[in-house]
Amino acid sequence: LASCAPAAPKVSKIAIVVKSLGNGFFDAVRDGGMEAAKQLGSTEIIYQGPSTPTAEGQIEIIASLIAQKVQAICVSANDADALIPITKKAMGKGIKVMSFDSGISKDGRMVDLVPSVTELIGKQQVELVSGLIGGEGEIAILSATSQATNQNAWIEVMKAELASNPAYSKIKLVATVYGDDLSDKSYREAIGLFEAHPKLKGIIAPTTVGIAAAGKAITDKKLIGKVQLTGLGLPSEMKFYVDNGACRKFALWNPIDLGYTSVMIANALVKKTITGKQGDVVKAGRMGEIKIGADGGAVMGVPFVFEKSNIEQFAKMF
Ligand code: RAM
Repeated sequence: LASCAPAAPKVSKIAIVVKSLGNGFFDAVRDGGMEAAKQLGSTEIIYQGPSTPTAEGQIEIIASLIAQKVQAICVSANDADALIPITKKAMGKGIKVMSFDSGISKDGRMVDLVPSVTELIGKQQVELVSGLIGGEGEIAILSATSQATNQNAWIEVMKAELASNPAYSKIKLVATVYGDDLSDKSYREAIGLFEAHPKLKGIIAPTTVGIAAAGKAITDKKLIGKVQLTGLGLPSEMKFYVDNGACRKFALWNPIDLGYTSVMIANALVKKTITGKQGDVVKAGRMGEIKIGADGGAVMGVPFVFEKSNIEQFAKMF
């Protein structure tokens, strides 16, 4: 009986759940999500995240979003598997769930949007550090949390690349440490690396929080020129370290675009123009068409590389 069916909600509530609050990367993601919502109309963005990047914090938030009856949840996951029971519960209640940036395993979401192909990101990081240290010497990785889906996937590629590509036979990975996407912990971990590995020539920090903290540690310890730094960073936070020479080259994609694309995909799930199956195509506004691949995977674009010549221009954007 049509008259008994609940009216479709006038406004779609789309939640963006990030690894943690206070991270400039996710602030930019939020801005992109709000831009998409504005273009879509009748869409409200609920932006949330725990104060530190833990799965437990995200589980609590998702439970409350289920109670609020949101239409969709976009998550950058602090753990690929720990969130599955709660996101399954959400999906059981008709809420569309997608992960972006840092994925939930395939049973726990409908779509997973990665910023760029995992292989490409990992290989590019190794290429960057190799270029900076002249192809030989000790390097270390300063990552985010030890459970982060995205960083762990990139690190796996980096390790495989270092082990198999003869171009890197003279590079030795001596440590992988975790700053948990907290500035102070990342800073202390960077200093710990200098102390434990006096011959260290390079650091890869594939996290915006970690790379900025490592830039500060290299600067404070007067190691500019001695320890090279690369990774994934926000140009606005790294400009200082590009200018002072602590970090001559690093990469990232546009986090505003990532938030924008995520909300466009979430909206397509809500409006049922896609279900997340392979071959589905999302019309993602100014980002063009995003194709859904195997297991609900989707890719946004290619990372940019930043250096002295272009840092100024990008630092104004994100
Ligand atoms: C941090 C987070 C995020 C990652 C970026 C590069 O902000 O760990 O998940 O994508 O760095």
